Amino acid sequence: MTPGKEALRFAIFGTGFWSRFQLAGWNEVEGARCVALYNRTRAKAEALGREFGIDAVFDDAEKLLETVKPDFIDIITDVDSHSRFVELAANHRIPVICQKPMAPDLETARAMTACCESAGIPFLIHENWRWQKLIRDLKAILDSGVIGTPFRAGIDMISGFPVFENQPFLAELEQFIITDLGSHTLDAARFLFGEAASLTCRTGRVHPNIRGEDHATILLTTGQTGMTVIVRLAYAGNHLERECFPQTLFFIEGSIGSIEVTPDYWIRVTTESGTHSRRHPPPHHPWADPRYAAIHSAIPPCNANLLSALNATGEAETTAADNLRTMTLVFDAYHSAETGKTIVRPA
Ligand code: 89V
Repeated sequence: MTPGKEALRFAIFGTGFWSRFQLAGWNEVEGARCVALYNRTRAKAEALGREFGIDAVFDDAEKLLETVKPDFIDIITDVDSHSRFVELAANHRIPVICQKPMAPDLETARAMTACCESAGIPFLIHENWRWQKLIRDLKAILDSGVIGTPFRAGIDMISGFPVFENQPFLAELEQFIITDLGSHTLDAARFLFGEAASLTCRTGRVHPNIRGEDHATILLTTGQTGMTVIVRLAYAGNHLERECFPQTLFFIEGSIGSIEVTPDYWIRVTTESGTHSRRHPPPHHPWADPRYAAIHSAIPPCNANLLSALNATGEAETTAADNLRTMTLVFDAYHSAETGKTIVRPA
């Protein structure tokens, strides 16, 4: 933090499963201090407040803003309420961070972004996947040019993890795996390989008792190089032998080499000089749930990046304007799956 500069005071909206990790992640970052919590069920906010020593607890969001006047808001509520709270923040001219996926549809995401733009407030999306240590290291290896020009990549997030146990609302989503995991992996694809020029998708469902799709296969071609990227997502509950949730696996082929990311955080780079393997495990945080270590440890660097934009000391990678591109891919994927068509988006 810049010497002499006060920490920004912020409020968290939504005190469900994810919020305690988000809050612990904020505690790792200098320059921001949570001063209030909102939840529609007050008892839940009180419980989190007791755990983290936050006394100002509200079940009325507007009242929180008027009473506490935070410097920014961090929204961790369910996706359907994101737009309501983002608009509230805009009405009060308070900068806002919102969890992914930004909105339940593209029209709402665009309206939220426009509303914050006209209010003149920063609107940032907490898209943490690209902040995983392994993914940052992978990007550095790609950018070093060691495998030449990549021409094809496979990105797999395939898991038998019982995701509905901790996040039961996911079973209720009519659009499930592409909004929940596709928003992360498609964002990682953009981060690593650039913007997509075309997208084709197929989806399906294995679980009999959930509403949305639980597996999807997405084929992207990127605009700059014509590279193809295949994203395979599944929580199909089909008793996978090897469980590596929530690690994303990659196989990237380049003109003079290849990169494989395999379970247990191994990156193997193969070139003329042989195969070089190294583990890139996530940093350890005592507060992280070990089952989510890779992504919980991505929260502090994501928070630090977003905070740098709020402090005007840096630029946020995942502004709402940037994340609209990821959201476009998410909803293009559903459109492609419904119509059987390839969606082309020239740069
Ligand atoms: O990070 C997330 O969005 C989580 C999980 C990885 C479980 O899907 O919802």
